[in-house]
Amino acid sequence: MWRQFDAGDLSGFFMVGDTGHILPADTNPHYRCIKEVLMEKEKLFYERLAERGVTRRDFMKYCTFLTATMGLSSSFIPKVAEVFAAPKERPPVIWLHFGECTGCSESLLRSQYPYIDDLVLETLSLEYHETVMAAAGQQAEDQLKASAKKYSGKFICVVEGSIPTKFNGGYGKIGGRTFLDIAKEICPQAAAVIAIGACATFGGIPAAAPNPGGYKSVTEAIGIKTVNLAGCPPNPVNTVGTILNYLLLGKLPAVDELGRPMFAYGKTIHDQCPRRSHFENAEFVEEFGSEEAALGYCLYKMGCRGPETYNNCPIVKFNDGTSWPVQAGHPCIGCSEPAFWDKFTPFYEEM
Ligand code: FSX
Ligand code: SF4
Ligand code: F3S
Repeated sequence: MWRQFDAGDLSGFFMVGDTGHILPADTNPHYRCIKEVLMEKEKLFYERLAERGVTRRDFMKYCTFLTATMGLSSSFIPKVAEVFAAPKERPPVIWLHFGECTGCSESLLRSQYPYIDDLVLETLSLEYHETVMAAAGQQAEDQLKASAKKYSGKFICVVEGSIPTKFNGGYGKIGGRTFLDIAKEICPQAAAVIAIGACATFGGIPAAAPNPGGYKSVTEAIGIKTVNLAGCPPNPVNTVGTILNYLLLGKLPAVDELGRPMFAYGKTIHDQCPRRSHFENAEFVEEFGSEEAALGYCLYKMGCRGPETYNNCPIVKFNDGTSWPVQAGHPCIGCSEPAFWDKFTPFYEEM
């Protein structure tokens, strides 16, 4: 008899004989069989990437970037690659949409690496997602019910959008049921709930004043704790990093007092901003299109909320590392902070 256990440091799978001695894993035929299946999976994964013009080197570069973003040491890079290339398990995911613009899903769907279909179809078992699922109408409703029942206590619930609470939640319905009812039924059954975007995490634009529908964040609406991927939209790298943390380490990442993963929201924009030296030298842009703007001076006087905003945009950037608001000459409007539509407006004015 052999037992298999996953070493805490994720250094691989080992076998323990009945005597309790740790023996070389590849002496066991069962292990060799698993290993061969994983190797075959990995091979097919790289072949598919190659068909799309992505080399193994490109992919490893992305894994290195993701590992560094997550604050893990470089020794995790091969493990990160393995999670995508040859996942050992595919956790079920139920993805709910409430009051939002779907920009959060869009930002993830537009992320180049890993291609979303690889991430979604191979790394996760996406049981329900209104934007990408083929089912519609009653079939979709049935799928939601069946998957929540089948995976009760085991699935990851991702929530996008805020929840109207006035008039018994009457401002938002799917299939005749309010968002509020759906959230109350589904979220408590999940192993973990990830709130994605400003709307789900802190209410976002639907909850901005005067908020006639009583829109609230998931936590405020139904009283459950969520991991909060703040931002309007959040950076897809942080979404992938959070899911990866779960797959790699079996738990969600450490969070700040607002539920935001520390690896992404541990520092202010201002503390990581390449324009910071201009701020220190009091070199400010005072008009868009000016010479100071062309020189890349600090945008504080144009209403930049970078000093009060926690996010990693200057480091990870958007559009696969192309740029981010301040690099494009636009002040940070504080989109990853609670109630930023109310708290930080009027935009473009120094606070
Ligand atoms: Fe909100 Fe997401 Fe802003 Fe939009 O779905 S965070 S409005 S980008 O997309 O919820
Ligand atoms: Fe800080 Fe914004 Fe100026 Fe950057 S542009 S240094 S974040 S105030
Ligand atoms: Fe949002 Fe500011 Fe980043 S507006 S996208 S937190 S630079």
